[in-house]
Amino acid sequence: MKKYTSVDDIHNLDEFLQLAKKIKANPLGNKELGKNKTIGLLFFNPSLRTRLSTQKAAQNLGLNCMVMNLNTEGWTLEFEDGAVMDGSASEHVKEAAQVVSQYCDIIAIRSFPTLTDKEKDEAETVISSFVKYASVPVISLEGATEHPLQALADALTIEEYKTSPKPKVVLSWAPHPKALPQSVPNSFVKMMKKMNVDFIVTHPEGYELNPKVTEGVRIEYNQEEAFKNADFIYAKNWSSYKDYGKVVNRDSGWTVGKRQMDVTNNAKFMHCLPVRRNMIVTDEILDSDASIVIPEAHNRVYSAQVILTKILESLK
Ligand code: AN0
Ligand code: CP
Repeated sequence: MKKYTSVDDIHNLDEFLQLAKKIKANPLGNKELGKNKTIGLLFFNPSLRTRLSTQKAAQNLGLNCMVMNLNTEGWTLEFEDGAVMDGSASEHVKEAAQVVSQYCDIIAIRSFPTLTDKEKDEAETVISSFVKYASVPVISLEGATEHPLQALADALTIEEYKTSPKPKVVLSWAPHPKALPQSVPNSFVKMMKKMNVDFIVTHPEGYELNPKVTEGVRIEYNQEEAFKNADFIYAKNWSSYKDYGKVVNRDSGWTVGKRQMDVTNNAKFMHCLPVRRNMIVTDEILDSDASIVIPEAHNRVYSAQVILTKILESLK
C-alpha cells in the first residue's frame, strides 16, 4: 500500500478487517516492523483521537513518531503553482513536502476543508500536494472530503457488534451549531458500500451529500422511517454540500434520542467523536448501553495499525 487518503484505496476490505482483528488480539505482535523508521504527523487542525491513536499504533509497530501542529508552529504554506509569494505564506509545499520526506518514511496529514472554496476542497489541495511532492507514502488523518481512518475503525466496530449477517445501518444527520466537513459521512458512505449491510442515509432536505458519493445509496428524508428496525445508528452532523459549507437547518427534532431509538431493532449508537451532547444525541442515549462510541474510538488504534502495517510492508 503506497498511500491511504481515501476509502477507495482499500481494494480488499475483508483482508483489512481480518488483519485488524489479528492486530487487536496481539497489538505488539509485529513490533519490529517499524524499527528505525519514522512517521511524521502533521496537523493543520485540532485532534484528540486521531493524534493519539495513530501515535499509539506507530508505537505498537516500533515506529518513531514526530508530531507537528503545522498551522500554529510551522511556516504558512503556499499551495498554488506559480504563485508570487508576496502574501502571508513563507514556504511553498513543493519544498516543505520534499524536506519532510528527508526526515520521515511516512507522512500523515490532517487538513480540514475551507467550506468556502468547493473547488479547492474537492481537489484535496493540501493532501494531494503532499502526495505529489513527497517522496514517501502519505496517509490522511482527515482531509477536505474524507476521513478514511475513521471509516475503517467504524467498519471494524460494525463487524464486531453485528448480530446478523446483513445488519441494517443508518447514517443520520444531526444538528450542530457550527459548519462541519462532509469528510466523515463521505468516507462512512464509501465504506458501507463495500460492506454487506442494508444501508440508508437520512437527513433533512438541503443536506444531500455529493451525489457521486451517494450514488446507488437509499436516501430517506423521514428520519423515523429510516430508523425502523435499524441495527446501527451512526449520527453525524455535516454542512450543506449544495449550499456549500452552510448550516441550512438546526432542527432539534433530528437530535438522536429515545423517541428515535425506540423504533430501531435495539440499535447500537455510533459517532466518531467529538460529540456535542444534547445537540447530536441526548445524554440518555449516549450514557446508555446502546452507545458504542468508546469501543469505536478504541478501534481507531487498530484501524491506524492496519494501514501502517500495510504501508511498512510495502517499504520492505
Ligand atoms: C470534525 C468533523 O466533523 O469533520 C472532526 C470529526 C472527527 N468535527 C468537528 O470539527 C467537531
Ligand atoms: N474522530 C476523530 O477523528 O477525532 P479527533 O478529531 O479527536 O481526532
